[in-house]
Amino acid sequence: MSGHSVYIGIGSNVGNKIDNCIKGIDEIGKIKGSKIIFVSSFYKTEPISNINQDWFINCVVKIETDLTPYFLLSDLQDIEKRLGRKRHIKNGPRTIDLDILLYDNLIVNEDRLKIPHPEIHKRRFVLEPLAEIDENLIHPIIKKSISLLLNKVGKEQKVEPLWNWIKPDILLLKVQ
Ligand code: PH2
Ligand code: MG
Ligand code: MG
Repeated sequence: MSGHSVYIGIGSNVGNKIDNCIKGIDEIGKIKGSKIIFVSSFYKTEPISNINQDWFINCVVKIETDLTPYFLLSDLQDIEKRLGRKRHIKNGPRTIDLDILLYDNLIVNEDRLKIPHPEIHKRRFVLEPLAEIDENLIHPIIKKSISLLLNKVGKEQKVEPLWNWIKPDILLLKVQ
């Protein structure tokens, strides 16, 4: 395994949200040439949206992978489909959303794929779990650390960690 470090953002606000995120993590653990290194806590997060929708459960997973960004994207989209995601409205409600946030220090700017994810620095629901894994990570375009970006992002975005008792169950999944 050549071991690219990749951070994947997970979100769900339809159905059993915690269960959907756990299933997403479990499926990520089965992606070929990849292994899970770290799973953040789960957070209950206010929707960032211009439509009225339910709160999300969000978390971030760090993996090491041999896959190129497009092969990884394709595997993540297959998982989204298998877990019942229907593509409706942009930024609308979803059973599961799996986004590549960072892939080493790589920058990709194409229609189908943008890395780093273009909204990282604006979203507390991404920055909080990312900082939990590595607050010294540097955003490859903005060239600032995740902890600094977190300090700058609006406090009005509500992001609350779930109780700790959930975490041990989650860590029983694929993490070695
Ligand atoms: N995802 C979005 C739009 N808004 N808000 C929260 N809190 N969590 C999300 O995962 C989320 C969102 C589009 O992907
Ligand atoms: Mg998303
Ligand atoms: Mg997405």
